[in-house]
Amino acid sequence: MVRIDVPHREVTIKLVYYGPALSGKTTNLQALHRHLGERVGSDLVTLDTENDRTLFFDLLPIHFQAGSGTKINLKLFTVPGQVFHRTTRKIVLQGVDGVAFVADSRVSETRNNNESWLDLKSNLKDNGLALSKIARVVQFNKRDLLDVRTDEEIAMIAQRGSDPVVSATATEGLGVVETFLAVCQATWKSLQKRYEIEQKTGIAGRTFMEAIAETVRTPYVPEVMDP
Ligand SMILES: Nc1nc2c(ncn2[C@@H]2O[C@H](COP(=O)(O)OP(=O)(O)O)[C@@H](O)[C@H]2O)c(=O)[nH]1
Ligand SMILES: [Mg+2]
Repeated sequence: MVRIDVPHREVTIKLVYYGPALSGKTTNLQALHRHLGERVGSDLVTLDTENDRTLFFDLLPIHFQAGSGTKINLKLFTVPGQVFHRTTRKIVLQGVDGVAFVADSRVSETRNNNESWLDLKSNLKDNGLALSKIARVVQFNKRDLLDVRTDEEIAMIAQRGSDPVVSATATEGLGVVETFLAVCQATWKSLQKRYEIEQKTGIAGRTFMEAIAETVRTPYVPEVMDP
């Protein structure tokens, strides 16, 4: 759960990259970390096994200032996707503020995506959280592969649901920053609804997004990004 430390002017927000095994969650954090470069001064902690499957989780902390000197700490986690790591996923989800769901775009992975979505819902519930209350963004990753859902199908999925949808090829860094910005924006909106974070911190949504855009060196586009 977001920690708003008013006396010390510090806000800590937890974001989790969720999804089936091998959908590209770790690759997203690696690409984001590379993109951030030295500026943020944060390390990506990755615990892999030999099959490049995450055993525990990855953690990428991102710090920056927003408004008149409030320190924002974003903690980005991934979960291990394998079915038998359910307990780890549940623990990583404790106190989550926003979820980036990394789906594999291949048609053959549809079932794994769906199962992971249901697993997310049930693990949140076990933590006393409702999926409907948590900020969510869906990424369709691996757009470079053959046998993926078409752009039209993804547009239709985006239209049907209320969650922002981003197409990505994380291995090439495509869609990674967009997904991160989208989950930050959705999370801030939901924190405003749940905790009135703007009144408590004195930071407007726009100020928050501008600070993030600067951190990731991406031009701020109000009509797209305004919370
Ligand atoms: N072709 C392709 N492969 C990808 C993409 N993103 C990740 N991968 C590969 O998929 C495998 C699993 O990625 P990883 O990030 O470890 O998945 P995780 O289990 O979700 O953390 C690795 O071999 C990645 O290089 C992508 O956009 N396109
Ligand atoms: Mg991983």
